[in-house]
Amino acid sequence: MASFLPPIVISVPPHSLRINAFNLNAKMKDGEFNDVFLTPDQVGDFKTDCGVYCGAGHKTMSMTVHVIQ
Ligand SMILES: [Cu+2]
Repeated sequence: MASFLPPIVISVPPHSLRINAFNLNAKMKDGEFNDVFLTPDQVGDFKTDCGVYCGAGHKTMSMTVHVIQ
């Protein structure tokens, strides 16, 4: 069964969802819902960030993905 992250709505400028631990850098299409499918191969907490420079605030675009099982 594939795992997935919730859809993300992105506006201009473009962004990406990057999770280095899973070798993921999913580019987001402007103004559309974007689904990202990921089957984690390890549990833990993994930092994410925006993988495309998008201007002011780019460095603050981060979150943590919790893989629990
Ligand atoms: Cu960015």
